[in-house]
Amino acid sequence: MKTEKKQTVCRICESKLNDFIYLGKTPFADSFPKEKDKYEKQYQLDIKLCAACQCLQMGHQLTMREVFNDDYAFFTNASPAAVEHFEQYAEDIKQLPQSKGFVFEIASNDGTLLEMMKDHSSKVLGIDACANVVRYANDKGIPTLHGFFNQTRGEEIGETEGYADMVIANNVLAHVENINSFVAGVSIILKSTGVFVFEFQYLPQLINNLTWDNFYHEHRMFLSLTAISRLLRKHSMAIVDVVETPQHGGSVRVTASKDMGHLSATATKLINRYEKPLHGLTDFKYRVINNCEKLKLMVEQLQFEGKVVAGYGATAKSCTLLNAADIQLEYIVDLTPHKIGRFAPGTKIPIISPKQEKARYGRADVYLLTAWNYADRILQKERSYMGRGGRFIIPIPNPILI
Ligand code: JHZ
Repeated sequence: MKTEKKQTVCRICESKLNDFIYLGKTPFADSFPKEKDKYEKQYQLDIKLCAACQCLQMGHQLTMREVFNDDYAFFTNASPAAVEHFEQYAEDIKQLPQSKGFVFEIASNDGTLLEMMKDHSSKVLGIDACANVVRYANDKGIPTLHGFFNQTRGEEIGETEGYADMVIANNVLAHVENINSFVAGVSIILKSTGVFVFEFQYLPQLINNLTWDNFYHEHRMFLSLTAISRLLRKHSMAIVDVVETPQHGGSVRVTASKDMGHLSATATKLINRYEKPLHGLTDFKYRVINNCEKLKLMVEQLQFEGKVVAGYGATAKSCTLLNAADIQLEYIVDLTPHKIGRFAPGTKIPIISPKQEKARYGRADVYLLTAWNYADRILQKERSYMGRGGRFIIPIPNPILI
């Protein structure tokens, strides 16, 4: 069965897409093989530009089922920094009156955020595409449906579970196969007085901060507020507020509603500042190539000097970073039980727990901080390692050895 499709038109407005950057082939970023010699299919990482919506998109269209399977490796609660982020998120949305009613979260993963809302809201319900995380959430008492969300599913859930006062969707708009059907579903399930709150990686920050390793197949869209505003309007919603958050190298949290008044002042300000036109597109490609070359050289120089260089954080984005820059490491250390004992996609670098690392190797001489988005927290945690001469490479935006 042929599952790969080329995406030639914009997923939002159907304008023709233009070539932007090609990063070679990689396997799925969030699928960690159990055996080193397991065959992994590789797919092209070709990023396209929609000039009308001012957003970037993955040129290869993989089916949702290929990307989100029952062996999904990302569990929110395995990352203390992600949990901390959602604690603040929960506090923020509790200020909105709609949060006291029925809160429905799409792509709710292991139920981390809904668990924080459970005692505050009259009803919480999640939906997620990956059976393993759904099982985990239900087992801990967070009601979670299994499956993909779209217009039809929105209609069904509205009829069976009722209509939501608040719909939440974090880091999922960029992932869905049919973004118009997804937002149509949100509009159906949302009460006329409800709010739609969602967070996504903000394209102007991806460009400014050169967080190019966020280009992997799970992410089909790299969204601007111009694109989001156009998308919401197609489905009778509008942005009422936006806040910038540091998540994943620069994200925005949008609150939207069915009140089709003017675009919020906060959104207008960001659009005027970063998106008219989208800054930094012309030299982006050269900055990425330069970043890859410098990083590879830095790692290889250290290895040549006999240093043990390991990865810190088996992140999804490290799949792009390590494969595109063609970097090999001794091992990658990660806290996620589901990833431990497996191998990094493509490079097949072994993933081990901090405990296994201690028993087998002691500590590495240098860590390539593949979870660079948590640099502050990790460097703080690793103060004593650094005090003993341990070092980190921060790969992005300009590789530095500290
Ligand atoms: P983290 C995830 O991407 C998954 P990833 C997903 N693909 C997506 O779309 C984006 O989010 C938005 C580990 N870690 O959050 C835990 C440590 O081991 O950067 C995680 O495996 N020790 C759905 O995977 C990884 O690093 C630590 O001290 O790029 C962090 O993954 C810390 C802080 C983290 O997202």
